[in-house]
Amino acid sequence: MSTGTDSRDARAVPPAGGRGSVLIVVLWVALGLVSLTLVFGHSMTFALRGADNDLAGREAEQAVEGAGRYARWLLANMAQGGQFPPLDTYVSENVPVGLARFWFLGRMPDALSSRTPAFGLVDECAKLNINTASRAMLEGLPGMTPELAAAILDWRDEDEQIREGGAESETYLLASPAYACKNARFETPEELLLVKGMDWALLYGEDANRNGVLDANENDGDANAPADNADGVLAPGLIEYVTVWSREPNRRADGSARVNVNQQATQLTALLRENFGEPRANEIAQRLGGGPRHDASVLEFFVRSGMTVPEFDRICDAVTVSTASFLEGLVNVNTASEAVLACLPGIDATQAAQLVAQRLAQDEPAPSVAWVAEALGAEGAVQAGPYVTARTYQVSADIAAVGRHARGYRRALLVVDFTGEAPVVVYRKDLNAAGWALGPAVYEQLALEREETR
Ligand SMILES: [Ca+2]
Ligand SMILES: [Ca+2]
Ligand SMILES: [Ca+2]
Ligand SMILES: [Ca+2]
Repeated sequence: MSTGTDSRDARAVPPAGGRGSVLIVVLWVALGLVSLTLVFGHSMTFALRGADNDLAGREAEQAVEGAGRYARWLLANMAQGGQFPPLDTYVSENVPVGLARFWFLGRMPDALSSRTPAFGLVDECAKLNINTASRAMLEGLPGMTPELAAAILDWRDEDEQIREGGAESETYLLASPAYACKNARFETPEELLLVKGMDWALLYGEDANRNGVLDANENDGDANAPADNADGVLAPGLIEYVTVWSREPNRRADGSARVNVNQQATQLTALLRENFGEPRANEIAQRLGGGPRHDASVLEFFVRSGMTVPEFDRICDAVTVSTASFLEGLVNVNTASEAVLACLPGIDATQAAQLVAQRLAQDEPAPSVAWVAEALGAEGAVQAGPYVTARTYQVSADIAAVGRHARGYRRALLVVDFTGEAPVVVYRKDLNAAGWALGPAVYEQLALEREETR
């Protein structure tokens, strides 16, 4: 019995130390649960933020698509007849698409010490076309060597004959891995990387993020990639100046046929009478002289005709010197940079600067190329004529976007061609890997917005 009582007592009154242990165990368990809650809570926060970032990224991707549609709509409505839409006629920064926003990263020609990106669509016809440019024109590009220019010509010409300084399959088959010379036209500017003598530094220059302005890492020497000379001025790569897409339809804006001034004398007389009346038409005809014409360009025709610039502007849409259905690789004198203009025959560096200055003084883009004759003189205009235009039918949209809460940065480059019925995207390149490209001001603004939504 006594043993029973003892054992009961023992059960009823546990040793003091045992009760403490239970309390400690309970406390540990509680602490464990709290920690687990905290850990789960924390990881849930991360998971949520991750999901939020993921969603923001997808929204940004959709905004890039939306921006592409917007660009095509703009070109369909504002670029009829090949007019490059002036930058102040449409919105191109911080454009909302649902909870996302996008920017068109643009270019201000010759603003190479700027730190703030320009916004807007970019004219591909402001660039030199590497499929049509002559050796001399290529050699005029900043950073170009005679050997590289020769290798570019060998790359695109059909034969396997190595021109002086050039390269054909013989050279490329020795590369590792070996490849053949293309012997056909370039399909993208980046294809230049396959050409002998070309490398990343030459193609992209100091502009590692391809936004046309000097970012901090592009002006700090070797401290951060890319290598640069820290001189406060952006040395862009060749890609800034070249294109493969420029071509324009050789028809009037309404789609009807042009008058070939070299072949259709009767139609030319009718066109002049219709636009200027008989007395003035006769004056122009007299100035042009009788007999067959051999004008190499409409600019040459203008120079020979003695017309005024406003007169020629009236008929420029209706005349041609070519039977081709498309004119390839012409440079738009209303949008090209000094560097590109200076590559063209008949235009030296001083005249290129003069043309850009004269253009900036104009209220609106000139409808024809006639205005350049004043700066170039008759002889220069005749030389430059076959390579210039005042029209644009290919535009690039360099689109950067962020999603909700200013997160999920995305970027893609689209080239839109509107030579046909409706504008079409002919090229697309993902530029996410090029990193932040919207400059310090937008960066600060978006960082503030992110801070507020934390
Ligand atoms: Ca070749
Ligand atoms: Ca840059
Ligand atoms: Ca650097
Ligand atoms: Ca520099």
